[in-house]
Amino acid sequence: MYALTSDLGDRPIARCNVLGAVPFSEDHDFLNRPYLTESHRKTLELVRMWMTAAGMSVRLDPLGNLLGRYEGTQANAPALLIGSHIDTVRNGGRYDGALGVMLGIETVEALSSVGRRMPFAIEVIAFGDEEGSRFPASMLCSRGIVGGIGEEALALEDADGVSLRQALLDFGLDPTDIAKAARRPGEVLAYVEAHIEQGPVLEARDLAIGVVTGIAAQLRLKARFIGEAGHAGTSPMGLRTDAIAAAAAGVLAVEQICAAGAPDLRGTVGRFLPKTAAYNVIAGEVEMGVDLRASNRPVRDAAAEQIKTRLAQIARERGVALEFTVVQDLPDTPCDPRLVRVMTEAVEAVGVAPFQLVSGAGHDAMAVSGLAPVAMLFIRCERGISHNADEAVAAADVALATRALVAFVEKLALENAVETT
Ligand code: HGY
Ligand code: MN
Ligand code: MN
Repeated sequence: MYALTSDLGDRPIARCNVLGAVPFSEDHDFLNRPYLTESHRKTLELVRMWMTAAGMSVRLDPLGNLLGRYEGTQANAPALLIGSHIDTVRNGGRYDGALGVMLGIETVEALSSVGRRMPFAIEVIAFGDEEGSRFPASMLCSRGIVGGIGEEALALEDADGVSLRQALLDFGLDPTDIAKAARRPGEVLAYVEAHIEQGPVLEARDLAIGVVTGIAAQLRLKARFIGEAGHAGTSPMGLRTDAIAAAAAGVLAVEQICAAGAPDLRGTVGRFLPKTAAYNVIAGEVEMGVDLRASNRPVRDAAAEQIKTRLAQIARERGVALEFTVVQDLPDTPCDPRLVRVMTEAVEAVGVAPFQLVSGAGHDAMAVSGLAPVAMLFIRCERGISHNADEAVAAADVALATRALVAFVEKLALENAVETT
């Protein structure tokens, strides 16, 4: 029925590659596409064209999410959302997020190219912010469609002191409208996100695609070590309250605690910002960002307590003050069991041995699960590398993922036991 040709994977990969460079990146030398920037704007202009060409009507919501809608057999029917985020981390890969948006477009294209309509609408969504790479909060846009973004978020500021409010205005959006991005319950049937695995499991099992059963709990903790700035030449070693030295001991403590913890526990200090950075100045203050994950909250929180106790002990021993701030707290998110079954059947239908796995990476599906049942499909990525310019996927795997998404949509329609055209 569908013209699902063997080169099905070529176009979405080619499109991600086009989006991998200027003007779809802020930087010439690496991919960097933060939320509400010119590169984001340029990207949405091109993605809008691709959505339109696939047979969708397209709109930009008040938070800068781009939504392409492909109507079903019944007007105004609830929509199946398919998508992912279109922003990237700094020096990120081309497929993290963007590939999921492209596969949503390919899925609609497969249907519209043969005039197929489902008993539900399909909306392909490109979330503007998932990574939190511009403002100190992530998943602003997927939380926004669930109604989770309020006035307080508008005061968030980026590294240049630009508020989310001002960034929305600069983008041509009205900050007073952000609440209108929220979808009404019942408007969304389910949410499906195809995403690169960003890990080694599928590759190790020689599987092109896999079914996600749940997403790990994650906690972002900011630790501020406050010592006293001093002169590198005149301050005796025993009389210093060196914030960098204390924070460095803290970094190793995070690593030791997590390495000794549960097998699925992950602790990372990827953000280490001394207030001064000079050869001849003893640092007075350091901000350290801890990213903590585990398949469930109790394991994550037990490790968080251990880390806070150990860092407090280090600070005491070194005469340094220490302040903690929780920047983000996301509980583990189960995918909907029925959708996991349907996705498993869809993977099997395209000839891949169905394999189920938990996602260590966070995804917009965590936020959207507050609005509708969610499912995720993972695509093998080379050496599991991600958040890295070397991120890579195989066209054959991407083709299988598209076919699995089409099969999923068909099964969902059948499962809803309603007629399709
Ligand atoms: O941090 C994450 O897991 C995701 O890539 N934002
Ligand atoms: Mn990412
Ligand atoms: Mn991602």
